[in-house]
Order: sequence, then C-alpha cells, then structure tokens
Amino acid sequence: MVLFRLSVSRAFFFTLSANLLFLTGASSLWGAPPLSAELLSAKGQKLKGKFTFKETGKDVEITGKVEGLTPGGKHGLHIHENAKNEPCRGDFTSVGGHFNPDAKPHGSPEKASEVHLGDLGNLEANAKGVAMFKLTRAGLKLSGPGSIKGRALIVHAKADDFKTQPTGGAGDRIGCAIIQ
Ligand SMILES: [Cu+2]
Ligand SMILES: [Zn+2]
Repeated sequence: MVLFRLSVSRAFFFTLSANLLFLTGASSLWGAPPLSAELLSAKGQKLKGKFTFKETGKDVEITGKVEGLTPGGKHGLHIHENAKNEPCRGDFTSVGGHFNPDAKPHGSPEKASEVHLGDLGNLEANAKGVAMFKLTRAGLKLSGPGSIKGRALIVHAKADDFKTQPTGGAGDRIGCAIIQ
C-alpha cells in the first residue's frame, strides 16, 4: 500500500512538472519578445525618449516617454515604413512614408482598421515639454513578415490633424528611432 502511494505521488509530480515545462515553452513560442526604440534628436532639437512595444493578446501596447518637446504642444507620432533599413540620419526623410501595408488613407488610430497601420496619433507634451504615451494598437506585429521590427518611429514638429493626406500635416521630423 505504501509503495502504491509513492508511485502515485511520483506520477503526480511528473505530470505537474511536464505541464510547467509546456506552459513556459509555449509562452515563448506564441509571444514575440518586446521591442524598443530610442529616439535620436534632429539637429537643433533636444529630444530624448524611449518607447517599448509589447504584445497583449492580439494587440500591441506601445508605451513611451519623450522629453524636450514644445511645452503644451502636440506632436504627430507615426511608424514610418523604412523599407530600405536606413538608420536615423540627416532630416530623417530617408526612412520613407507612413507604414501602410493595407493601402489605407491617413488618419487617427481611434479608427485603427481604416487608417495607416503606422498612424499612432499625437504626443501631448505638458508644460515642461514632457509627454507620456500609451496606446494599444490593433493590427501590429512584433516579428515575422510585415512586422514593425526595423521600421522607424518618427516624432514630428507639429500636431497630426488626422485629415491632411498622406502625412497628417505634422511638419518636420524632429525625432527618429529604429524599432528593434
Ligand atoms: Cu510621420
Ligand atoms: Zn499616416
């Protein structure tokens, strides 16, 4: 009887550890690791900032903090396609236009499925020129074909008006970060 009990409890622990292995292995198979992007400032600007991109279910949660913006100002924020894998350099125009794999018009991320996939809205700076950013965006992928890895995050000098095509009329590119 004692022997029997021992073997039952062993079997139980074996199943438990096998399940734990399965769970930890599965989470790395299903979820892409988070990505991050550190801003480079344009000449004549004093931008500093960092963003992270994390999978949350089917969506991607983007969080970030930027310093050195216009106090109280709004600044357009987009993922640009960077199809040629350019670094952030010069006036940051070499990273191309907004990431738009589904050929949609430019607009607000509140209409996520109807606008450029790279449209992230505006950063809103406080009186000290600091903006905290948080957005959960549907449709983005962190790995594999069509992902945002290697693309460029751009901060603009002016607000995105969500109307002007195809840029939102957000003006110069004052900050650039490669998503990696
Ligand atoms: Cu842009
Ligand atoms: Zn756009």
